[in-house]
Amino acid sequence: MKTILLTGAAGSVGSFLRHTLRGRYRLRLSDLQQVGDLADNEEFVAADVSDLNAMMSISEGVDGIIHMGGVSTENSWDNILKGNISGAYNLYESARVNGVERVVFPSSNHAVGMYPRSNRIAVEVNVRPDSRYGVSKAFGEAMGSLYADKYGLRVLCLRIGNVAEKPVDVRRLSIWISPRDLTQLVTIGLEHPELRYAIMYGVSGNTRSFYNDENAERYGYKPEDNSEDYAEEILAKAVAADPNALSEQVMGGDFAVIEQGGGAPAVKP
Ligand code: 15L
Repeated sequence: MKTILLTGAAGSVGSFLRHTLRGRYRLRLSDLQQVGDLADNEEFVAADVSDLNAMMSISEGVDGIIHMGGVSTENSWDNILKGNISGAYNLYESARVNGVERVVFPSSNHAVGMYPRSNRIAVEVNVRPDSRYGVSKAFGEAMGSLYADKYGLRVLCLRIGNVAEKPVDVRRLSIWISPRDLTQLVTIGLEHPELRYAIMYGVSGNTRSFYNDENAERYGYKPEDNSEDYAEEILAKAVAADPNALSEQVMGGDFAVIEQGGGAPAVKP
């Protein structure tokens, strides 16, 4: 059985994965805060992903890393820099030094969040981040590409939409991913024999998807869920929004208008 390091194990996505991957892998769970109820084949090691020495130590002896640690939403530059820029460097560098074979990097829909919703984008588009957080995810994708090309690390970058048991609002009907579909994609990252470096959208098979996920399908991804099953319920309770608002026009939604330390956004897509 392979040993996999799951950083950010106490967070919501980390918790979903911890349960769905249990039994398939020996899991080394890590986070700043302790996670409870350790099962057989699970161990916990506290670590800060922004600390290179800590990452070196927790990634020793593992076959793969699922990196859910770091900052998961827009934040101050200082926190993004530590958690996601240094955090991504520490991830790849510790994987290289420790001879880890595979990394699953959680990029985000916010790396391309400034694309207008009228588009349906594939992974080949230029990045178009909607936030400092989105920029940090584009950085993590670029670092993965570098380490794959230069050092032969096998890297899967998932531009994850919104992971939840079910979609929570109208925008999420286009970006939702169920825990089991995410698990399928993560498993491709950990197992697929031909994977060297790939970017995929981490979304379920949503009828209203903003994305063309053919790249995931090429690696065998067959989503089991579709947000359309919840569309009627979500649309019935949706609060009317100004269709001309930037947050309604671009894929990233509110992230496009959140400013942490800057002025109001100036551009329209
Ligand atoms: C993300 O990248 C965040 O990690 C998550 O918390 C959600 O906000 C999600 O995007 C989203 O766009 O809904």
